Amino acid sequence: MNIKLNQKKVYFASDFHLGAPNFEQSRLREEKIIKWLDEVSNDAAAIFLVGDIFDFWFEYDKVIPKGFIKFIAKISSLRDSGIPIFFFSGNHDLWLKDYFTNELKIPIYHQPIEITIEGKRFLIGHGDGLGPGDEFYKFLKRIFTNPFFKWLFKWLHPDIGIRIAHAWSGKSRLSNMEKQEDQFKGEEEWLWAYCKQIDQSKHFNYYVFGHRHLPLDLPVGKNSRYINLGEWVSQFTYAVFDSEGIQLKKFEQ
Ligand SMILES: [Mn+2]
Repeated sequence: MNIKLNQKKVYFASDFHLGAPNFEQSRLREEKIIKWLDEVSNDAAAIFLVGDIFDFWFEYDKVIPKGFIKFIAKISSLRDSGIPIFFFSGNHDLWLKDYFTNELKIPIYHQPIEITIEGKRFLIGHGDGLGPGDEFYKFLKRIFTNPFFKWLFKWLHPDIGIRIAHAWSGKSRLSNMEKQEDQFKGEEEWLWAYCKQIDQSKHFNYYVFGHRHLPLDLPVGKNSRYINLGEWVSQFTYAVFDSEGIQLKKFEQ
């Protein structure tokens, strides 16, 4: 895939966690995200939404979760105005299926993708389950993506299933806070390690991931960078790529 800038810019953001921790706070964040989308749509050649956009999402055969309708309407109208939108699933919304693709013509990516933007090579993905370690998460992901487990979950009434999912997500947030995941771990940043490992066999100019909830801009090899997009619960960070290169920014209203 190849994107040309044509004097425009490409925008990246991830980890909106819409729906968390409660309706009121999520609604405020949703309004902020919509303002950001309005602003970037003025010169966007493409917008990448790089996973954990929803704190929980599940597509039943005939039902989708309530909420986020303003956000969904906004990305739909941007798509209709001709801006390509690349929507990635994250570990919180890994059950995105074909609803957005069918309704909005917005593709969903469940794996990192390789893409060329204005001659630069990008590897873009949410980032969960990549690199060394994190065996417990990798084990959980195998369960959560198991067809039998998904089939079982589907038959729980959505009011019960979604309630369980929100309780689970809140619990994992607390345990992440206890593990002080908001601090830079140096050489133990496993997504950084993953980028360095990939770079030995296949070169990319930019590695763009979410998931870590910590905005990072780090060198990989001689002329590559690893960008982590941060999150939108408290930091409101995003990356912008133009003819000058890539830059992490904070959205201020
Ligand atoms: Mn996340």
